[in-house]
Amino acid sequence: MKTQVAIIGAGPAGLMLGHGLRQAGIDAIIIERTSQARVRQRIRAGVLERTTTDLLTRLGLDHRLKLEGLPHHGLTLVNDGRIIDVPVTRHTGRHVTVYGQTEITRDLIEAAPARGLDIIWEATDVALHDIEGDTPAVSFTVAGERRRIETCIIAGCDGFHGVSRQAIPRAVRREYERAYPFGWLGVLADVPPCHPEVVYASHERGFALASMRSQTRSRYYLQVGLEEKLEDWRDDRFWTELKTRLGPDIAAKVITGPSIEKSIAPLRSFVSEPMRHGNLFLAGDAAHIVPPTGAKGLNLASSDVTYLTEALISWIDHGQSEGIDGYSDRALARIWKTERFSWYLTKLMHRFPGESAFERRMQNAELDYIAQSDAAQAMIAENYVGLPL
Ligand code: RFL
Ligand code: PHB
Repeated sequence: MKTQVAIIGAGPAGLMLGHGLRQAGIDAIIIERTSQARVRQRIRAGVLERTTTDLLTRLGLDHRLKLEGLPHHGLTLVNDGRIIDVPVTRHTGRHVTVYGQTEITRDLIEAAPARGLDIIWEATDVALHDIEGDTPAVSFTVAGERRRIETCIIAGCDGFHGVSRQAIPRAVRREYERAYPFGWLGVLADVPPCHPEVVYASHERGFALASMRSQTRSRYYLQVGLEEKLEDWRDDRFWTELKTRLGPDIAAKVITGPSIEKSIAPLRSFVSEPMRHGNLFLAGDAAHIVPPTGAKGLNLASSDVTYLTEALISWIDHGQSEGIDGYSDRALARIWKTERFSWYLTKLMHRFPGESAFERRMQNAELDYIAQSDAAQAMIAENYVGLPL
């Protein structure tokens, strides 16, 4: 088999890139390790920047997004029960959209066949070949048979645990990492949201987040220790803890119900440089991870994909190499600023094991300052809606 671009991974990054290339008439095949059903079930991101919604509009895949996406014009911070509203649209003239990653994935997967985007599901033992040479290829096993795709370009969109990044020689790769000593316990429930905006709450007992997927479906998270086990978090314990951390005003509006999904995710900041080696280009979580505070992971995947699609089209269609040569630096400039914002908001809102009374006072002072300063709120708003491309 032959193609122009072999894409590893059918997460948002791989799917958006595949559609962008197909729209320009470029051949692309996606090779995905898991089943379609599993990819479609993953519950993750919920808040989309304009970078992401504009990309879906350009792809002509925003039909459901326009109907079902919820525009959000602000966000709410809570410090030990005290509410701070950050009017994002007043500061930036822009808004974010609440629309689940599950829905984006569904839209992109369902549109693939009509647009000639092939996705090979359940491809195991994916291996990259000759990324530095003239005959790059990807090999894998499907249904017990070993197959090989020859290609010009390999796009590594296989997430943090994928194989693509590892194909870049150790001597070339520079990795920067901060693992946080806690995770997020997430719960999805078919109950109306408790607050019109997404709520980020700092509390003595730890961080809590209130978000939504629709007017009848809510998404909540609690900061938990890394040793915590899901089976110790029965629904009633979750709701009680959530209400305590959100504070009395917001807790009064929390409607509880049975959870339909519950999971724990660790928090990490991570960047691997460079994002290109030979004919291999990385995009999305394959190259970088942010802690979910600030809702930036999927949005960074779409800014990478926006840059990479443009670069690959001018290389493949017009033989111009400036775009592919500049891709890594261009993408990383935006990534580092977004890493900073996610790290900043994580440090500001969470309890750290062993933190001193001084550090807690610093968090309180900063949240007080944000409550009173337009300039501080503008910084948060500008980052929350997404930095310019
Ligand atoms: P993904 O989604 O991990 O997709 C990678 C795909 O590659 C496949 N794969 C392989 N395929 C072939 N061969 C291999 N060897 C492979 N290894 C892996 C995987 O099966 C998978 O299908 O990466 P991608 O496409 O870069 O997308 C990144 C986003 O999914 C991620 O950044 C966001 O979900 C992060 N995130 C959020 N981002 C936001 O922008 N807004 C949010 O509100 C938000 N909330 C979140 C989040 C992530 C969370 N968790 C669980 C980490 C909330 C949470 C709790
Ligand atoms: C979500 O809706 O899942 C969500 C919202 C905001 C975040 C992270 C996740 O910062």
